[in-house]
Amino acid sequence: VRPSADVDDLVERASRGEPRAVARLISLVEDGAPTLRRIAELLSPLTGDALVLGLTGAPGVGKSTTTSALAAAYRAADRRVGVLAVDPTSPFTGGALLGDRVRMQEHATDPGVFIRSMASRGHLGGLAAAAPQAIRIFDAAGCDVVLVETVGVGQSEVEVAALADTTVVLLAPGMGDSIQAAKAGILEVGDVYCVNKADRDGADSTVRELRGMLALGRDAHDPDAGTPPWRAPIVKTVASRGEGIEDLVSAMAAHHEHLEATGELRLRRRARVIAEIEALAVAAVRGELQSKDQAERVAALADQVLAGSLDPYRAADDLRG
Ligand SMILES: Nc1nc2c(ncn2[C@@H]2O[C@H](COP(=O)(O)OP(=O)(O)O)[C@@H](O)[C@H]2O)c(=O)[nH]1
Ligand SMILES: [Mg+2]
Repeated sequence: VRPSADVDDLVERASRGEPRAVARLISLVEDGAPTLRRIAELLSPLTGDALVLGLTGAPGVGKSTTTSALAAAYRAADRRVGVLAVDPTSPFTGGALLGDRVRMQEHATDPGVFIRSMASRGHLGGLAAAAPQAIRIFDAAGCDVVLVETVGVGQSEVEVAALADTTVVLLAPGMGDSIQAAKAGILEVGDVYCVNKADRDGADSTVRELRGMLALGRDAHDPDAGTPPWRAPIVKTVASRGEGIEDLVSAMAAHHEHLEATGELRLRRRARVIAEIEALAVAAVRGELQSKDQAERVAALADQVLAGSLDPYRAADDLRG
């Protein structure tokens, strides 16, 4: 039996949409299993069709509830859906992810919805390397749409904008969210803004505040400059009651059309793959540096730097050479 036979079989079954094979593959990716390379090789020709939609925002704004409502909407349109909840703040499957699972409960028995949570772990390349692979697995399993939920925490390890074709930034009234969002820089990443919990007081003022902030960041459009730039719309939702979800779906679809019409979809996807290749390369270099042989070399170089016979830049050159 070839060592890769199991993996080949697993990918074959995943590509037929078998949930257990999909789950197993994602676990292998998450654990940084040695078969990762073979998995990636087998997945490559099977991917590239899924629409990747990212949802980000502060904890508690309603990302999971909205994700679940969106999944229901896509299922109603007979689309196959993957859901990836990424929480870089949680060391393992922490409370937030547990909450996500509860929120996704209505899809638990639907074979057309794959749901997966990922938390930080010490594997090679971290979540930044694992998350795109998980998305590929969903894609290969025939998902038309992959919804990626991540906590927006500024410099988080996994920026949803680096994973998705279209990024939705969620806010909720009365949490000082828009101010926080501006600070965390997520006002720049939103292709669509969603003011959720519109059943609560202050939703309209949050929309106004947000509209003002978005307008501030805009350059005047030259009418001769071809396709007008995308102006991120603001959608109000009550995700817990499914209200506004169709508007959110439409806004995301409009953005997708814009990306296709301008050729930006391809540019975004390429930028994503560049980031992915770089992350893998950096992880590989780090792994090499931390090997035993290299550790001894670094120590020897460090002694020379300490003794003043070598500067650290030259030492780094030596190490790489
Ligand atoms: N009032 C109200 N509560 C909501 C709405 N959407 C979500 N929630 C509640 O807000 C809480 C946090 O939601 P969750 O989806 O877990 O937020 P996440 O941390 O951003 O994923 C839960 O108790 C939800 O039931 C909404 O539109 N209105
Ligand atoms: Mg959540």
